[in-house]
Amino acid sequence: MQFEAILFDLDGVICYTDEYHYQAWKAVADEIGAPFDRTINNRLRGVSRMESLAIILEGYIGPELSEEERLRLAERKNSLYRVLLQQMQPSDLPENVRETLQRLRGTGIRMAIGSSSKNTPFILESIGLGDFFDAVADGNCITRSKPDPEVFLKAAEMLGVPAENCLVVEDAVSGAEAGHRAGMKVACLGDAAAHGAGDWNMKDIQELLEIVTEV
Ligand code: B16
Ligand code: MG
Repeated sequence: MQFEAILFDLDGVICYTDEYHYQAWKAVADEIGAPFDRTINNRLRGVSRMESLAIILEGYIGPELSEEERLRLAERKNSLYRVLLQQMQPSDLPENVRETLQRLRGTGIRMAIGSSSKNTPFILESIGLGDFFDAVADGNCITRSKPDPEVFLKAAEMLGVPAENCLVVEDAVSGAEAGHRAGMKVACLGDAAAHGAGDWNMKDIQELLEIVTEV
């Protein structure tokens, strides 16, 4: 079977905003005295902003936080994160990713983004990919974040490609589960690949070229 479309996760696949997420959440966690480290941070990959906060608050010992206080903390994290994102520029698109996207474009395969992030349009614009993808499904157009399959089903629908003909590329275990629950094959990188969560577990995104031509 030939894949008709590739649905890319953004953070951790196309670019590395995950360090900025880590720094911004670390600052918020420190402010409220909640424990936060890289292991907890790995659980936030692909998960929405409010669900990320709920994971951080698992270790918080203090007075119960109202919904309003939680929203304020999430907004605080996002404003710190947005300041860090200002540094992003086209050179933050890694060379192996740029090359892979260009070579895939040459195969005629459709390409979309499937990200939980509400900052997706800003990030794509910053790294020079504002007009590159055939469709963008992100945190602004879904109600349930990964591991729910909604974002990938939305991306497939935008492209008009059946789910079974889509390949998802993910770095998060939650995202790999979302892809599988959408009825799609999944190629993993990073943390998700280390957990063996994909149908393919890659060391480098360039391996995608072999995957889409071998099937
Ligand atoms: P935002 P992805 C996800 O993006 C991140 O991995 C996750 O850590 C973050 O909490 C989520 O986006 C929401 O991001 O606060 O910018 O809306 O990996 O699905 O591209
Ligand atoms: Mg990711």
